[in-house]
Amino acid sequence: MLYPQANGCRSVVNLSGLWEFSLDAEDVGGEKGWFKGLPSSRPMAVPGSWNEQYQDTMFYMGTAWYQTDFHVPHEWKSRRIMLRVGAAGYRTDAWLDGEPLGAHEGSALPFEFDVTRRVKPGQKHRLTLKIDNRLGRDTIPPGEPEDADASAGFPPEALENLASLIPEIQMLPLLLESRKQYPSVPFDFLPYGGIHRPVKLYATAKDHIEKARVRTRALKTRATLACDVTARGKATSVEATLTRGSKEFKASAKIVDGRASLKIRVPRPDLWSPANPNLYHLEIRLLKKSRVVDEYHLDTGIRTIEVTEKDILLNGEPIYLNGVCKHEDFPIVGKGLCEPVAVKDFALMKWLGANSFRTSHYPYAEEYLMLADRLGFLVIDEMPTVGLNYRMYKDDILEKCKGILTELIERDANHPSVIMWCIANEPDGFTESAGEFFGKLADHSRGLDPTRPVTLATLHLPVDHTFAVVDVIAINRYYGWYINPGRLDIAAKRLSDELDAIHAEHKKPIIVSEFGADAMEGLHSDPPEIFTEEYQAEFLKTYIKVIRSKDFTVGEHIWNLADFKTPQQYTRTVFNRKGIFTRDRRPKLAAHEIRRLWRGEESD
Ligand code: GCB
Repeated sequence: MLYPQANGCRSVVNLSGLWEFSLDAEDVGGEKGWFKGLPSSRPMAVPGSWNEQYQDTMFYMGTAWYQTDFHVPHEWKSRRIMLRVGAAGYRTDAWLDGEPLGAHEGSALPFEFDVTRRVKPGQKHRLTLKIDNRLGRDTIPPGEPEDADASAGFPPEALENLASLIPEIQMLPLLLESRKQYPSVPFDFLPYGGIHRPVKLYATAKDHIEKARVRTRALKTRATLACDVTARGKATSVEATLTRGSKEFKASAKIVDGRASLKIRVPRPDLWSPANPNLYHLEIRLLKKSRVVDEYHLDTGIRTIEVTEKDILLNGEPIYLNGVCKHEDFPIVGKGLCEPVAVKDFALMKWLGANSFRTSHYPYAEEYLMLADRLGFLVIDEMPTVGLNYRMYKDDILEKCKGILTELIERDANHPSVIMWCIANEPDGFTESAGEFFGKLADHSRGLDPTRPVTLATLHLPVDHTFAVVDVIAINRYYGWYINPGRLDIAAKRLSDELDAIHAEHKKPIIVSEFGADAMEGLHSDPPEIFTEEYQAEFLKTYIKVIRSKDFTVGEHIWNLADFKTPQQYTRTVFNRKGIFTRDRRPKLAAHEIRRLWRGEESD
């Protein structure tokens, strides 16, 4: 789905601002016709999570209603008019002027409705969105019903039989219950609710460009940029101009069955890389006879990615990813898109000397990828498949995941910064069905985008059936924190042995995709003890030393750039404190130490 843009042929009206808002804890708004008008309401900022805008919405899980009135510009007569929600969720039901418009499931990708026949240019209309942020057994990501059976689904007789063999097993229900958090989800970031990215109304001609997909191939001396365009309506041809500085290249193609393929040869290309994030400007024009009816502009880059047994090659050269994992999370705005925060995070990552990040644990707003393209960051682009358990490895969930991956690849494939698709974070990997499930998902990815490798961030386990199905192995490790707390000596040895064993068996490059320790800002100790700034800094340096001692490791991603909000659970202070910056982006000791290391100012 193309990002809405205003240009010579297209216009955009951003509906961000203060909307009317009502909680609906009893879920009665539908019956009572709230889609026509809310009986009572208070202001709520869009985009933004509802959680921290009021006290009573902080941990709210349920339905809530958003409403706004808007005008369609007069000059949009005889235009095709679309309404696009950047992201909202988890489930959205939409009404326009009191009549149903459609629904969408999932909170991290855009969706849109064609409202051409539903709106009148020059008139006022009312948009209502009902949002439900509850997650369940079949949602992506899944939730855990609060009343879920604490025996983890084991029939009581089975537990009794087992208890006669292993007496400790009687503790299992209690242990499982004590791990539950509120809100109840199998991950530790807050399941925010609300409209998280801008809602935009945009207009194009009826004959328009629907999709544009760029693929590049490059050698040092020449490259080709191919662009597959899907067009709707009666346009007859497509032409494109690719420019960089004073260099200009052109191509054109006829439309056959709604599609056209453009091919542009670029001699002596300026390749894209973190050191030189060279972008080319691609202008695509849709023509009906010789009249331009639509246009779309893209800033894109030319680069290649390949994977060998030990390396990731960017433009034919090994590349090492030093960087961070993040969350879309900031005080008050929650996971709502806040461009100043996005700009700040990139400034901090540059300050650290990072060259990459992972969009843990869901696709981020498109603005993050635009910044990454421009500022030269390598991105591991992750699906919202976090916390999948072995009971979910069935056909209907696989189809749902494939649909999400298709939407993700269609949204992000034109970004040179995106170098890998990450198809899940820490799913149960111990059953053979995990290998089958994620093998099919990985193949789906390769079918849609043969130009990018596939990875999957895995958990501590001796056996993981997903290692076999990915191109780059990614492991999340916390020895010295959850396991062997306070023992960095043991942590270093376990990490080192494990890396060697995984590589010896699978012969694939490995990235340590998470490692980190909580640190309360201002807490210090000598010797370093857990939760202090010193321990966090030592922990990270210990890991980095081990990771870099192997010739098959391709990266280190620190968990996390910044502290973030969590559900309530006794192992968290309602924040995950593994950030090397605080939630409001003040550096902890580790940030300074990592900066020295990543900028080459310290030798060990
Ligand atoms: C992980 C998860 C991440 C958590 C982190 C932690 O393995 O992937 O979502 O926040 O550990 O701090 O426990």
